[in-house]
Amino acid sequence: AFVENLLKHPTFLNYEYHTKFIDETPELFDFKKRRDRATKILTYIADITVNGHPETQGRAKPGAEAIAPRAPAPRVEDPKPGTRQILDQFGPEAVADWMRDQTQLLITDTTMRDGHQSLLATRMRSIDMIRVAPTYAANMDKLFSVECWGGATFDVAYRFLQECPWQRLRDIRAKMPNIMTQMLLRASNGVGYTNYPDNVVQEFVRQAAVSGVDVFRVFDSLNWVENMRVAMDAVIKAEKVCEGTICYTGDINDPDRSKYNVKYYVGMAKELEAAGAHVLGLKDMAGLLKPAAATQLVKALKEEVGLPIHFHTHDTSGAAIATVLAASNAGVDVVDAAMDALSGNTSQPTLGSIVEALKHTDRDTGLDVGAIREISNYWETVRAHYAAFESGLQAPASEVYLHEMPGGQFTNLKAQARSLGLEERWHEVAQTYADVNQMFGDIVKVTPSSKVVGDMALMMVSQNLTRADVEDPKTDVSFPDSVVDMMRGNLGQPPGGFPKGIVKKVLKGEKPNTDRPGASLPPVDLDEVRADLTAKLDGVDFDDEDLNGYLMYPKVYLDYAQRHDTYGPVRTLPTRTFFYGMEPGEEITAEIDPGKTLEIRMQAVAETNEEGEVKVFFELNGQPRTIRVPNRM
Ligand code: BTN
Ligand code: 3PY
Ligand code: ZN
Repeated sequence: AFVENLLKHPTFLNYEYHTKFIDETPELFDFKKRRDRATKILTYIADITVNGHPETQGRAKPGAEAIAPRAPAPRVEDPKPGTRQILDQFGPEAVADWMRDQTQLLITDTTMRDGHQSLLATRMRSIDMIRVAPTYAANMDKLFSVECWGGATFDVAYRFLQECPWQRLRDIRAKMPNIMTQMLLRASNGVGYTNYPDNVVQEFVRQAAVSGVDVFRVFDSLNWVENMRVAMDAVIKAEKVCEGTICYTGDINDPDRSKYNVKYYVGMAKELEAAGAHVLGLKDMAGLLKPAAATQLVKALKEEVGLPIHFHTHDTSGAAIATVLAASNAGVDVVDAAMDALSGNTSQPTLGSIVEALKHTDRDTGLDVGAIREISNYWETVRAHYAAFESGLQAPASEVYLHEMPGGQFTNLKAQARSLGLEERWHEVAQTYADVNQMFGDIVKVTPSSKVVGDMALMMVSQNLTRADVEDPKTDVSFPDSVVDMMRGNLGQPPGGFPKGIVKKVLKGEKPNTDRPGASLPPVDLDEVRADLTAKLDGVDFDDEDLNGYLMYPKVYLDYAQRHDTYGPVRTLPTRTFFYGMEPGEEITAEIDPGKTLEIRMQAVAETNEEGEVKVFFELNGQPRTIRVPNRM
């Protein structure tokens, strides 16, 4: 029943995902049709070649610089032991102790998660990450961690990339055995947009730990520690590193924003310490922490809390490196950065430049700038294949201090505004986003609360409503579902609660729930869900990873599973082939299992016949193969 309810949940009804193809061609989703994997992959390539990929249609194409990415050579055969070995042999407290003993600034590389989430709409495919993982292990063994999982990457993998996020994690883990992997977990919201029952969160964390996550950055979208405990306890139970995280908003030095001052953040940090965090995360998701404020805040946290501090920011303003250096001077233990080619703007600050800035100082990171350049050059080549997902953002902008949009939301919301015909009113959207924030009581804006503020702002701009109009008891406003959901208390409570006036207006007198949402959600019967999934998948095998995917995203998972049954392991295809198909005469390889490689050559594409079908001629490992696909163009 939980899953059924979730399917009816406004978040799922509202959320845009691509179902056009499935709706139009249900016959392809007949599970009973069993074909070998090579045929399935050829069918996929033929279909994309003839019809194009829905995600790249009408978008920029990769240019001439988009040659096949080649990972730089590992500099040693056996990677040196790294942070992963400390965790595995001595446990998470030992990792925290080790961190406190280091003088160098430690670095987390976010390229494989937040970097592409913030610059390329989260569309980076696993193969582009897995290919370079051995190079990270060999050449970057001094990294604190590699953030490569969680946040938006989980559902995007299923939804748009037709691949299993769990397999991505296992593969990176296997090829990078010496550096800790790191994920972003939205506490009770898991890697979704809504509050899940406690046992779903617990089961998800258990599975993520088994499949390969070492560091869990746990945050709550309203900074409510009460709503973080279930996830934090599950991480602690799994003996992984629990990074209890503060989301930074506002400006500690602005006398008009006294709600979020140093005292507030220190208080929250103490709560997180008492809740058992091994590391304190300071997550500046919009990039609002200014350099002088970083000096002050990091000093205060260091003095008042015993935990090592891990700082995360975004470079939307262009000032992030100044803030990182200030935090470093104030004694922060670890900072997040993205490899140069995927850094800057709404992404993290530039890893190579931070390393250079600290060279020959007492916080010298010890990372090799030559190795960084090589890996960044690799990412540059990878990025060229994702031209369709570039945002076109031209420059950093101080406007971020006005709207406070998280880096991961900025380009997304801009694209949403464009699709509503509001592109030329973008600065109005930005101002309205700020107004909505004030109307909601000045809240933390990060997934999922940021989506709620964004939904409201778009609604207001498109209907020409001001904050005063919305607050006027005489105006009838039809609020977005996500706003109603948040005011009901389904994302929890912000510090001080939501303003009574707006709650009353949105809920029309209905009483909100101010308790922890998970407290009133009955546990999911996992055996029942297993039986349900068995029936829905009609004989297709699934495991606990799949079950967890289904629990987070029932419909997204089922759509993925159905497409997987039709198209096979398309994750192994080169990115160009995945998004654009093949040209006659072109040859590619795809390793569908370790040691089992398909050599695929496309020979020709025939004309469309009277039935509207196209024959595509291939050579598969030297043998001719013909595939027929419908022409839907
Ligand atoms: C999606 O965008 O739905 C996920 C990626 C896989 C979609 C496949 S690509 C070939 C076929 N054509 C479509 O329009 N969708 C499927
Ligand atoms: C996410 O939750 O995906 C985020 O990146 C929040 O910053
Ligand atoms: Zn971020």
